[in-house]
Amino acid sequence: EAITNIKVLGTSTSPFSNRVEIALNIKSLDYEFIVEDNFNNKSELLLQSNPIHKKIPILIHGDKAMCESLVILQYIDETWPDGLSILPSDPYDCAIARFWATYVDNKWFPLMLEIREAMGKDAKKVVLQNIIEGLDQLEEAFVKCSKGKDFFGGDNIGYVDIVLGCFLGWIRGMEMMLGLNLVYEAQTPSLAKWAERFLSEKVVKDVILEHGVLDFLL
Ligand code: GSH
Repeated sequence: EAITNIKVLGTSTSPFSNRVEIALNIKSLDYEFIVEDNFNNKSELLLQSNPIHKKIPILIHGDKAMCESLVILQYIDETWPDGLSILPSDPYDCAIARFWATYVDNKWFPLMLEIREAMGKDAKKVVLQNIIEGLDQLEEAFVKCSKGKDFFGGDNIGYVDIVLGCFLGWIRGMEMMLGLNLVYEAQTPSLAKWAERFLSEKVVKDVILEHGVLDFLL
């Protein structure tokens, strides 16, 4: 592929945008990264490509534009099937991976937004408890999905790794904000080790700013 044939509209502080870059790295694809970090002044290209949500990330492949990070991950996996795959090839494993990705995006991550909005100590405590319960569930999911291997996807980074891994910056930011640990050896031992492995992977390292989103949180 010519480098100009693949464009990503995104910003390095967005976990959703990070996902797309990691997926392209897994497939060893070059791409042009178009920074869209001023949401008060979105480019014409962004507004044209995602008129419904007006959000990043957006993948433009040739003259085809698409949005929603989970949709984009699947497109990348199906369009460039060579090399490592992102979604599991077994239909049941794939269903389970999609289940957990949806869980992370629709159920768990919204709690990270909710805790900022929660008024007062007691309300925050309730949300925090839900965040921790969610992480316990993800710890269990990791043990089941990884089957003793390094990643949710097995030997290599896959769908759920990318989806959850891109929130590690938020998790670390939240830990600093609240002054406590969320993903750590004593509470979520498998996830704690997984997090370290994930962040030190070649395809991830240059993409994720570990504390990059801290500014938003504080
Ligand atoms: N569900 C979307 C996905 O998975 O791609 C979420 C994307 C999203 O929330 N993007 C944010 C955005 O573009 C940046 S992290 N916000 C622009 C705005 O709110 O105006």
